[in-house]
Amino acid sequence: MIVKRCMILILCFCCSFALGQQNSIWFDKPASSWDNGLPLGNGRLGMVVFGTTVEKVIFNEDSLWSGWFEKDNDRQGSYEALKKLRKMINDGASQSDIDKVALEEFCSYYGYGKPDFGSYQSFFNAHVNFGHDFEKISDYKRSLDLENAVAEVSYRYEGVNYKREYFSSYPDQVCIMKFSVDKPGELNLVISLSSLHRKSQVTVVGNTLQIDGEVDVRQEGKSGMKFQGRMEVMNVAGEVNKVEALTSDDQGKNPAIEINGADEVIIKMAGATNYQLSWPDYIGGEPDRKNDDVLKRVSDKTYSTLKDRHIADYQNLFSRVDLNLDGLNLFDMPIDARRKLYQIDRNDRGLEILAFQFGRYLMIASSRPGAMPANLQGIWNDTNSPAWNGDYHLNINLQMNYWPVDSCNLSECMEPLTQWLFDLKRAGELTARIHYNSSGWVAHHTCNVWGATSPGPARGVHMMEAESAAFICQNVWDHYAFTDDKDYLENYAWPLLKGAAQFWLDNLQEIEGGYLVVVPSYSPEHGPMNDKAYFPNMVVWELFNNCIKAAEIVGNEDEISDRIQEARDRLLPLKIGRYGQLQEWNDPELEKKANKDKHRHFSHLFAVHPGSRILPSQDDDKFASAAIQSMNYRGDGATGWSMGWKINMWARLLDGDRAHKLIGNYISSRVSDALWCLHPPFQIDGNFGHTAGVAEMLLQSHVPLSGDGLRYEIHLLPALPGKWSSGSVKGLKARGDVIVDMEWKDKELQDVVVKAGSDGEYTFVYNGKKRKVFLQKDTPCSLLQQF
Ligand code: FUC
Repeated sequence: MIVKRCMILILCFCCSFALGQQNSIWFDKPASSWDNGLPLGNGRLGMVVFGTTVEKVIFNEDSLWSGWFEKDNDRQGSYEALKKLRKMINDGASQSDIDKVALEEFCSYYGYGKPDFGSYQSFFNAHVNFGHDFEKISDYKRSLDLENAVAEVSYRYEGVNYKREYFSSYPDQVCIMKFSVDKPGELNLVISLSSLHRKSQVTVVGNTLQIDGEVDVRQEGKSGMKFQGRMEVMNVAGEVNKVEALTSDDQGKNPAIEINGADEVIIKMAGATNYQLSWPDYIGGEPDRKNDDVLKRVSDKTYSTLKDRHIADYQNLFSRVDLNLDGLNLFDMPIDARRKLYQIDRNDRGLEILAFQFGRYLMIASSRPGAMPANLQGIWNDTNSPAWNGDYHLNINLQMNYWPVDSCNLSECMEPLTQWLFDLKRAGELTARIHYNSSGWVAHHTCNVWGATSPGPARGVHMMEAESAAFICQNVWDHYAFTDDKDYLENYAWPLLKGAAQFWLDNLQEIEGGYLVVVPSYSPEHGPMNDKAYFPNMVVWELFNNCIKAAEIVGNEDEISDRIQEARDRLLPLKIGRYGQLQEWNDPELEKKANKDKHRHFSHLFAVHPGSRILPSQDDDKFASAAIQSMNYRGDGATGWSMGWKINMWARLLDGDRAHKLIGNYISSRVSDALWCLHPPFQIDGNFGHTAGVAEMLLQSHVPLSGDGLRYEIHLLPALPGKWSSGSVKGLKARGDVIVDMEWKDKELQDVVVKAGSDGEYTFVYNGKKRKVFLQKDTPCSLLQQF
């Protein structure tokens, strides 16, 4: 019997070592900080694996927030302050007086910066003490396989090989950990659980460790979100005892489960809250019931069934895109050493591919249907006060999170953002009415899970960014443009776009010359609040432009479409400044230092990306040259997300080498060794921005077909850098629902195969040559003869 158990265990070990490493992040040591942990997720439930000998795993659930829905979020009477503010700006009042009225009379009493706004919360930490002395360990490896979304830790200790596996399953809505040994009966461990929440209690119920808690919102009369986490422990062989154990994060002694003499231990982890994404209450369902349901459904599933179901589901998304770049691929080196080398010599093409695929991995892990949208940290969090609340910043960050969703062929992952926006719109309609006496909907600089759309009181006038809803509508339109999904357009995109446009039809102000502008306006996140920033006007232009197309497709919307068209054409025209730059402000005085301004935000280039008003591929576009000049002034340094945007921007400006330089800067200086983007600190937007930027270098589809504003040209290899002169890519998506596979050598296309989601004529552009091709639905077609 023992011999048979031995053979099976050894076989299991050998099989797992055969896993390929190309798409893998691996270390030869445990994580010393959480941003070098290995993140796993199913959109809703996340884990961060440290791989220490006393294993610590951060467990997260994406709806757990502090704060509450504040019914008085919008400030009665604020519209009077808005009128006053606009008049003061028009009359040239002093900046300090303008700011004072804005902050003291217009901004809301509640919302951003106040306790009701809340922040994303930690859930619990799981600890597994193996009783091993790390100094005596050999052959240590901690890896995250991006092809299967499975993390592993393995090492040898006192003659026994130990292995741990971890994954977070979307189809089964549980996180799984499995611990095993290659010698029967050698597995001894103590499992415990700790929490950073004061109002929580850990118990052991049968073979389950459970935590029940309520977020402490520290406000009389308000109750916090309820939550429950469970760790259901199953062992093969060995003895189980209920004990007390010290947790590894100094949270004192907690009830724990001790197992001695086992071959294998599997833990199923579930977590839920009483949150429901539904304005105005946002409450629904008991966490206990939710966990019961989930765990019942997996009760008769074996580990291998759970793992197979997880891998099949995950691979369906991940395997759609494959990128290969000829050159060095140091995948057999631990990632920290690999990054060190890359900092000196940027030749590891494999690392660039890995960083690209990591962004796709994170999207699948942090944004699946039924979950919340990926926040500033995706779904991962080790504290109850994360940077910027781990919230939804709408002045670039949330938009950037979703840039790669369609171009990188993960369109299904957009669903959480769609649902969240649709809910936000209801709150935003009230804010529009109260703060602006306006129709439509509005959101400001920062939002949360509680429908906070008012201009919150904290941090300064830049929080009043009323064009945030219009800004994120660019993602909404793009999702339609990529997927060609008419149901989505009619039921979600059009109501969102139309509502945002109605708001701006009511709110644009006329200035000298009869032009329309946004007032008050602000250029994120610097400069004064006045009527001169170009960014908001550009956002509104793009919104209007998209609305005109959407209205035509939806039909019967001529009246609003005419009004939108007229307003779009009256928006203040763009200007080129004295240094040849695209102006950030409609004011020579404010532009005085444009040639020295290195600010991380360069939102006045929105018209190049993510907008598509300035089109560098069209001949003789003077604004494109001005945008290049502005980008040169901003330079190639930046915070994490800002570098992510710069990659996209240079791709759109058709400078592949410059985009590649930014990729080098990003990987060298703005990621942790585990490749999490560092603003710093960790902020996931840069991961997504970078991945979207790589796709943008290889394929672009934002240029509208002349004479037909509803469809787009598809540009092949528009910004290929010299360092990527030979390679291939499979599965990128272009607007119009076209999947593109390409192979190139010495910067020349060798093969290109495209597949469209519906019958029709499509236009492809390569190397200045434009070709119209009729494609049949779902039928691959080689275009090589065309070029
Ligand atoms: C924007 C940036 C900050 C930070 C924050 C989360 O407001 O300006 O740098 O990234 O988002």
